[in-house]
Amino acid sequence: MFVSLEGPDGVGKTTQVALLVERLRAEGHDVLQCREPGGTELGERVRSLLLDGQVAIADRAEAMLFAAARAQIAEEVIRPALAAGRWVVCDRFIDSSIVYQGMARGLGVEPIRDASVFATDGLLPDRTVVLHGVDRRGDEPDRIEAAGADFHRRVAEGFLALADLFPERVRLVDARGERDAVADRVRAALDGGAA
Ligand code: T5A
Repeated sequence: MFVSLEGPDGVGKTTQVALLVERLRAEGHDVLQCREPGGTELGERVRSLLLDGQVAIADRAEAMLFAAARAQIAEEVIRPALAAGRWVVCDRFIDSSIVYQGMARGLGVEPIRDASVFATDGLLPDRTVVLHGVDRRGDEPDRIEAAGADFHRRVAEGFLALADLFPERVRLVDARGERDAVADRVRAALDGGAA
């Protein structure tokens, strides 16, 4: 089972990824936790470039760098884990590219989705949980967090639109409230219930 957690910056994904992995392991599942961009030597280096406010990166170059990092983690980490029967819980995956690059940067949903599907040779999550409803971003924005209020409004709206675009795998979960209450909703969303 391949699960991705998604949402705007500072919505609490990283916190919820850790709680979900803890819960799944307590249920007896063998779980691999990873994040995007990252999770491989190449991916972590690409991540540093992408988040560095001192590096000029054109929108299409940005999209290709995210796709390259995804290609590497798909082949090196995620596919082998799934083949071994493990669960994989990933902090962001294809939908971040669809929303940030496709919608918020305006490069288009279809070309960005196609580029990512090419990069991963068709690997998609079985279930994607999109967190929404809060913004707990810190005080030191990285290159993408510094992109401006209009950009982040388009990101927030884009994530809400995902459930209509991909209803078979995407579930929206309200991220407001205590960590454990949100974690209950995230876990329930894997079983098919929307929150
Ligand atoms: N990106 C990524 C693209 O543009 N395209 C792509 O294809 C991909 C893959 C990656 C950046 O790259 C972009 C998106 C991003 O801008 P990231 O580190 O994955 O960067 O993304 P961020 O969302 O910026 O990660 P953060 O760690 O900043 O935010 P999270 O993970 O959403 O939030 P989290 O869990 O760190 O929580 C934020 C704060 O809130 C607290 C936490 O302790 C933390 O202090 N918190 C709560 N407090 C109270 N109640 C709760 N329920 C709380 N839950 C968390």
